[in-house]
Amino acid sequence: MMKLDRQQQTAFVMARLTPPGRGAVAVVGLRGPAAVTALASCFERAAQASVASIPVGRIVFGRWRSRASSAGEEVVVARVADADWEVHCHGGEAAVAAVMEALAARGAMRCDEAAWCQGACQDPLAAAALKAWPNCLTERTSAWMAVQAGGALRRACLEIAAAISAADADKSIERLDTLIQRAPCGLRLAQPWQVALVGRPNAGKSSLINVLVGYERAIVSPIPGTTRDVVVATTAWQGWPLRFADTAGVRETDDGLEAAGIERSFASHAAADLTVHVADLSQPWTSEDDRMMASLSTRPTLIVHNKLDLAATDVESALAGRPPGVAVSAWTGAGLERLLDAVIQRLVPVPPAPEDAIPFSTSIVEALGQTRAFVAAGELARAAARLGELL
Ligand SMILES: Nc1nc2c(ncn2[C@@H]2O[C@H](COP(=O)(O)OP(=O)(O)OP(=O)(O)O)[C@@H](O)[C@H]2O)c(=O)[nH]1
Ligand SMILES: [Mg+2]
Repeated sequence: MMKLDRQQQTAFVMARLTPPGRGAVAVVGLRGPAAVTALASCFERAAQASVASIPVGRIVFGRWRSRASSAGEEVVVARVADADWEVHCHGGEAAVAAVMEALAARGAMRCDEAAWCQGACQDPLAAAALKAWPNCLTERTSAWMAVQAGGALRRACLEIAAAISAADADKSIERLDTLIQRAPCGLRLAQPWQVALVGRPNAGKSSLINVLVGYERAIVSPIPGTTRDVVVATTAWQGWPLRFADTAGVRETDDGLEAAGIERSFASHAAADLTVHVADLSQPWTSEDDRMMASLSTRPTLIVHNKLDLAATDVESALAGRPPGVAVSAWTGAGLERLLDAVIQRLVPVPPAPEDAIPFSTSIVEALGQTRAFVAAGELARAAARLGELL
């Protein structure tokens, strides 16, 4: 794969913009003065009109034929800018390879996704946002990434650079802190939040993951100790992608296999942004539950009292004497929306505003953190240089 330099941006180049294995549709971008001619020789619009007449911003449907004799493949073509096009085809390897081979045969040079994004804009932060964009799983996180691709983060960094060059340390630190505080959300724009479901055997963790994601992802059984390996599934709530991990029930055991599963439960808990401790409301809260809570206390944890449908009394009485938490029934679905709201409230207590600048990768967050440390130490030249690397 080549690196795209300025001169090559005027040539006809193309890149696969959706990483393999990401969804059912893949995007091939093509750009340059010769792009329209090559496209017209492979793509037949369903509307029988010419490719060149497609206005900027229009999405059209049609058939891709790299040879006149081939049956072709249904694709969608979008004109992103005058000489900038996207071909959306089926996500399998064969369809993408066929589209790219046909374009290469017509003179397109291959470039990689990073070079493509870099060629689309002069702002390296916007280019990084463009590259990360296909990994955003919801409309809300995509919209935030679009704002960064539109230059919000660059503008915020330029303001900080101006404050540093004016030797205004207070303002620089205040602005840097604002950005750094948004980092936890930013790092979850292109990757889901990780939520681990842990608890004692039979509490209903597998039943919960199934009902939360809407399909039978995990095996449910009345036999305690059913789940061994960690089972993950992704869903979204309030526009945030959430990756739940169902884990083995935690208890003392002599069974080596079960013990290995329990070790994985704790590893999932340690790696999670939030742990949901699932307890069985039909069983009394015991000292074993307390011990388990204590072992989880090093990380953010939310308690869920499951099997609300088995409670013989009203919710308040059923929860009396138990630690505060959300009462749910994986069977009836009662309380699930409250649970998901509580998860989001814990993960994102104060979401950024839609137009806010948000640092969205670890390298950007690290650079901001180091810039702040230099400003705090009075090393303004080093701070400016470190921030400058982002710009
Ligand atoms: N009545 C009732 N039963 C439930 C509920 N949730 C789960 N169960 C039952 O509780 C039993 C255990 O459920 P699982 O979801 O397998 O429990 P688990 O926590 O994953 O168990 P392990 O994998 O053994 O740790 C099954 O018989 C479920 O049908 C609920 O909300 N109400
Ligand atoms: Mg289970």
